[in-house]
Amino acid sequence: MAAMKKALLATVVAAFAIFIGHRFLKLKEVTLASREVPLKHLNCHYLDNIEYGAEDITVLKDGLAFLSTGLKYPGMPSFSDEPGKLYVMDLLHPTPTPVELQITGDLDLSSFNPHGISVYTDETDDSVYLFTVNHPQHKSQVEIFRFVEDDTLVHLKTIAHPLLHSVNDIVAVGAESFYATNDHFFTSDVLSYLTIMLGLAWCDVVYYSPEEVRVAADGFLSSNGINISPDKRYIYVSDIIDHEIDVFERQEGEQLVYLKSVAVGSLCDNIEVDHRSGDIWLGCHPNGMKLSKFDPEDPPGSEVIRIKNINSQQPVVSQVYADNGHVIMASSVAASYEKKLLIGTVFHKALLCYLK
Ligand SMILES: [Ca+2]
Ligand SMILES: [Ca+2]
Ligand SMILES: [Ca+2]
Repeated sequence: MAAMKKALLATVVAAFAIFIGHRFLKLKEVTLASREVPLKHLNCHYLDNIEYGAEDITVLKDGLAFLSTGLKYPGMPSFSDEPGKLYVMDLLHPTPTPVELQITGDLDLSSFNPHGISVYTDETDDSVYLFTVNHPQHKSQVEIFRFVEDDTLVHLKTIAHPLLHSVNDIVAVGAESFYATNDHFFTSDVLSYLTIMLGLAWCDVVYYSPEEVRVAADGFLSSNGINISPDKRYIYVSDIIDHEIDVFERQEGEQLVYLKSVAVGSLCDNIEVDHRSGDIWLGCHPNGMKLSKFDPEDPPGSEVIRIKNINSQQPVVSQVYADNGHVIMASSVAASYEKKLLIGTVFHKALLCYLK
């Protein structure tokens, strides 16, 4: 009997060890832990005033770019104690320079921690609304601002809701409505890590309007960047640790219908869509393990990926820029405007590059 118990115990221990080993291999696989990217550089220079990350950037049709800077996010490095800030920059200016936006109204600026951003332009009166994910005290809420004059944002409202619990990015679809991604299922770090280890696709996209708040799509390992096609018909979501972009059709009554996933081979963070061509631009993390470990001697790299013809039968996925972290670390967004390309990062600098 004792021998049988011992044999059984040994089997259980061995099975557990295999399971843990298998999960660690899985973790190495999802983080692309052994990936090194060969350099692929462009003619670029650093943006003035951006030293502590520009996690998200969005560009309007008229060449005005908005930047969300100074993010403090659990598990990510951050090298400034200052609160986050929002900047604006005119890409049509001969020497584009980010200018800090002055925020007026009822918002606590000392705990401002901006993350994903999106702009909604009301075509009827040309008013511009800037939506910003904000994490004061590591909470998740969405701030809506109105952009007035050259450098002022008027804070209109703060939106908080239990379904908006771990918001990463948003895409505005009206003056007060948006889709938002939750990048975690649990707010606890340990449980979140477990869901990744076990490969549980429990993250979702939430639709918010003053009348209705609901889960609009789910089944993501970790839903990160989100954006919309120029004709407003398609919604794109980056499932970052699944290494793919999921495409949804937006149907009547704000219903999202899943169409397909496009593999990108990298951990792509935010999504920007070129207004003219509809091309998808992605700021990606080539190696997620280097990002979470953060060793300045072996820094996390950067990668920009473009998808052409995403709604066709044959989308074309190509790498436009790659660096090993010695020029730019942890790219999280890439935004193109005519022949210019902006690259923003989670905690490092930002680049303005020129496309051939
Ligand atoms: Ca965004
Ligand atoms: Ca997926
Ligand atoms: Ca993001």
